[in-house]
Amino acid sequence: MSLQRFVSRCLAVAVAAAGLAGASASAQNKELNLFAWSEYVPQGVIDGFTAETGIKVNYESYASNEEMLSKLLAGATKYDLVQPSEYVVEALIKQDALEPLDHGKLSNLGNLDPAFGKMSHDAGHRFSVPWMSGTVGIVVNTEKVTEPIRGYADFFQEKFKNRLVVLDDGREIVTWAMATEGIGPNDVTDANLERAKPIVRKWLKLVKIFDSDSPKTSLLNGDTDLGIVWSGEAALLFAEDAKFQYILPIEGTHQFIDSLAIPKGAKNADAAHQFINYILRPEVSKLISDDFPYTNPNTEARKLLTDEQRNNPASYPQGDPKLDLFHDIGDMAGKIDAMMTQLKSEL
Ligand code: N2P
Repeated sequence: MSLQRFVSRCLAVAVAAAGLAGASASAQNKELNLFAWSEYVPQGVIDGFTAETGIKVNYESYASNEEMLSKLLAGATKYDLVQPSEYVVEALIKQDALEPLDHGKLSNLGNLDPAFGKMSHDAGHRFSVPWMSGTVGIVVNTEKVTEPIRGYADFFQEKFKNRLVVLDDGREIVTWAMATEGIGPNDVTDANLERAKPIVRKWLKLVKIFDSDSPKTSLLNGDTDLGIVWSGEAALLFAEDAKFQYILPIEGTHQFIDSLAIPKGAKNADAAHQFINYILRPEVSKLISDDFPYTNPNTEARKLLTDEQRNNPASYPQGDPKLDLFHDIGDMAGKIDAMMTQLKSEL
């Protein structure tokens, strides 16, 4: 082969390869694999994003942080965007499992309440951006339950057997039991789990329904009279009927910061940044509050809420409740899972 033909063939190969690379680059970032909590992402937000960007969103849902984490770590790079709570953001950062966010692509970051950028799980939003914040608390159907319910000890009483719905969440349930013993949510040790265990065993027997997806449903249709639920669920109940009162337990409770983050190696990281920046727009963030009335972390979006939304006591707590963020508890998370599996198998 002449040198000239050799060079031109090499060039042809190089051009073809560049073409292929171009084709696969353009195939990327045309879809977004979103792995998020159930009942948390309005269809209208997804549709609006797709209409504007042409990026198709595949929304797969989960009902607990632990479920998300195990699927994420098993499936490696399948997801482009996940929605962990603060303690799981902390764990994922420690494991080097998140992509650093490119703030150059997040022009709407300044709409957030600066308080959220000072939290220790991810100061400065290096890896995560808050979606919604919220609390875990007690809903009382005051037409059915007239005695005062102030906290977990009042809630889990023999007389309420088979009238209770609670979140199906081991870390939460263990936290409630520890709280009645004066133990903080992050002091999860073998000894403290042993103390919590008989309490949880007794409580589980009183519960009618475990539901993390839509605990409001059984309260609404009268199957249960008391619930321990996510605050957004309580806010929807209160908006429906003020007989559903929301109480933040006197023993203290969890304030969660559910956040968007990009798993390391995500194929559509640019699309993920675009989605994050899209939901940081005030008018888009308001759409999330309309459907899922948690505490909106976006100062500019909050200005767009109605008085009724802003005054919903479940969405925006009054006074000075005892609230704690969760921290990553490392190996103890697996011990909580094992304990819960065992106690549930006894039922
Ligand atoms: C939304 C669930 C809220 C998540 N359905 C609590 N971290």
